[in-house]
Amino acid sequence: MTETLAAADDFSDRDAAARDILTQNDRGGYTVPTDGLYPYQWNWDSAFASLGFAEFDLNRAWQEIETLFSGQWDNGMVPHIIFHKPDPGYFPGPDVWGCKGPIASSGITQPPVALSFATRLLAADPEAGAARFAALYPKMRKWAEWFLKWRRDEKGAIFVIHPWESGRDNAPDWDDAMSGIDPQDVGYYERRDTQHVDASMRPTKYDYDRYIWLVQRAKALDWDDAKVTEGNPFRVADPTMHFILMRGLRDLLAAGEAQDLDTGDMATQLAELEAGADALWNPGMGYYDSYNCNNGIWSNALSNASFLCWFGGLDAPHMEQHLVRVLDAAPYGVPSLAPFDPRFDAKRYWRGPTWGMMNMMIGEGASERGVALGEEVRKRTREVIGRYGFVEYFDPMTGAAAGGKAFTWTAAVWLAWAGKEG
Ligand code: 2M8
Repeated sequence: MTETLAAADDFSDRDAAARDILTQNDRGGYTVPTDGLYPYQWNWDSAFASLGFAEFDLNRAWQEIETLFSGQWDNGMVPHIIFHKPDPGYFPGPDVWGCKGPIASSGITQPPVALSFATRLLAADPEAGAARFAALYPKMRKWAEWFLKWRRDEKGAIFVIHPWESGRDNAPDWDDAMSGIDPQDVGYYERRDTQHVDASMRPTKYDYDRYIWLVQRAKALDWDDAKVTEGNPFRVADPTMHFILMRGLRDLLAAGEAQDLDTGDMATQLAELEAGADALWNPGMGYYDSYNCNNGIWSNALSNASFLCWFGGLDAPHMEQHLVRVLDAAPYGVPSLAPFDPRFDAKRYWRGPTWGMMNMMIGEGASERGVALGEEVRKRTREVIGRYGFVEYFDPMTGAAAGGKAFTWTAAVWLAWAGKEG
């Protein structure tokens, strides 16, 4: 195990800088992930933003989650992007999605970390938060139930129907399912992301054609859950979604019982999800992994999502040795893919870089389950953010800043976890 990075640096000005980023990215009731590249409200980015706000403005923290739920569809789904105000700087915008929720939105979801984080806002001030939590509670339960109904495979694992749904856009986890898509009829479109960020750090055109093709397919089916799922060439069981939903249900159940709210079937649902986690265990590789639900092929990818097992509430003793291996290979935090995997690419988005918010869920989860390396993950995340700034993600081998600048979730993770000493 390599030594932790030298901690001699003085990061005393970072808290104020992180608060400034949240304030600058606040668009009035919701926060954009970063100015320019991502001009709307993203689902799990907002959940992290709320934790950051909770460190200095609890009312604003609640508002972030309430605004997110104002975009919830009738079927319970909470969209991955809510297009509060049109902005030509991002593609694909509302017209490409063609959705019909209460507010213009995308038609897919994202990992429901907001379920857990709402319980933390409640814990921060139970008296002030009780009524707001109670008002959100049925909506949160409905979202969780939507996952169980429309995103659970026959083995009990939660799957995604688009790489963007997982939030790990171009991870190798999707390569097999993506190779089964022929996007010839996708038509002309103009990407905007590469106007903001170096193309070598972004998904390729091969990926983007398939991202857009999947959106067009679902739009043609009028975003009907049954039709969109049935026959979809992209259905991949995903540890990100599975473990985060597990965590969300556990936290919601505990907080609901404490607040005397109607918890319905949540205890059974949680037990089912815990059993379903077995389906994500890749016996050949000996770690949690994703698989293509359409053909059963494993990704054989030791990713940062593999290490969310602890956050999900599992003891998972066999995962500790894997964490030792990846932290030995990558000094600046848990990489999105193990550096000894030939598909590793240190700068390309979800195929190598380290992400503060993933590190937070891994580190916290590990510490909660008694895995000592959880604190090591926090220290490394502190060092990399403290030294290289509040950027979107980092090269896990050199610490170099990458992607968008002044990033909301990196600032929030600093305030809520990484920057806290002791
Ligand atoms: C990235 O995803 C968006 C699409 O949703 C994109 O690349 O255009 C991902 O990193 C995702 O996890 C994140 O929520 C989003 C905004 O930060 O950016």
